[in-house]
Amino acid sequence: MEGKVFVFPHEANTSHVILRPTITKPLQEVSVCLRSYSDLSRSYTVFSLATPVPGRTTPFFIYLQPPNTCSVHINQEDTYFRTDSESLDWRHICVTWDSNTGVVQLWVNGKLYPRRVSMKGSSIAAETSIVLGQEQDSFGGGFDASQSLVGEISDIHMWDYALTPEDVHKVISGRHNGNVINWVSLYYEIKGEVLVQPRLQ
Ligand SMILES: [Ca+2]
Repeated sequence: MEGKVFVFPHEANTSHVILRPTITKPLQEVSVCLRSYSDLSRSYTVFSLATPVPGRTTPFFIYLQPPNTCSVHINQEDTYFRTDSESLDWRHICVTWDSNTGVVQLWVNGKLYPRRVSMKGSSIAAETSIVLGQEQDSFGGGFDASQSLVGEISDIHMWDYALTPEDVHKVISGRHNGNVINWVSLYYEIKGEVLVQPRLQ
């Protein structure tokens, strides 16, 4: 998928991309980075990870609330980051979480926002359903059009460890690929109306 993007052209509760990660043990640390581009003024979900664990169906998702809030959901707790107002442009987002300390980091375009703590000592089950463009309310489903992404997504990577600042800067310049999800060799399945297009800028 190098040099390509997923385009989500319409608001719908069906269009999404399923990713197939290689996760073999429960996650105590996680990092997700991606680029997104959207002119939505309502909130939308770019990345959601669900598990079949009762009461913990959606242990991890990233929810953007224009113009200046990013919410990171970890095991039933939302952490709200106030960010700089987004301009209408591609944005590079990295989220890291380390269960040992609970520290959550949000990086936007290489800038680290004040760190927070969430769900220290918990973990995320290994059996995961990862979906782009929709928020899952159940394992692999339960979508809501009013939370869907209309726009473009690219350069998604995921790791089973917390990235260092050096790692984040390497990710931004394309020199550090995910060990759980790797955009360069991405296994994906498109459902509904999602297009693969060249990245034009
Ligand atoms: Ca929902």
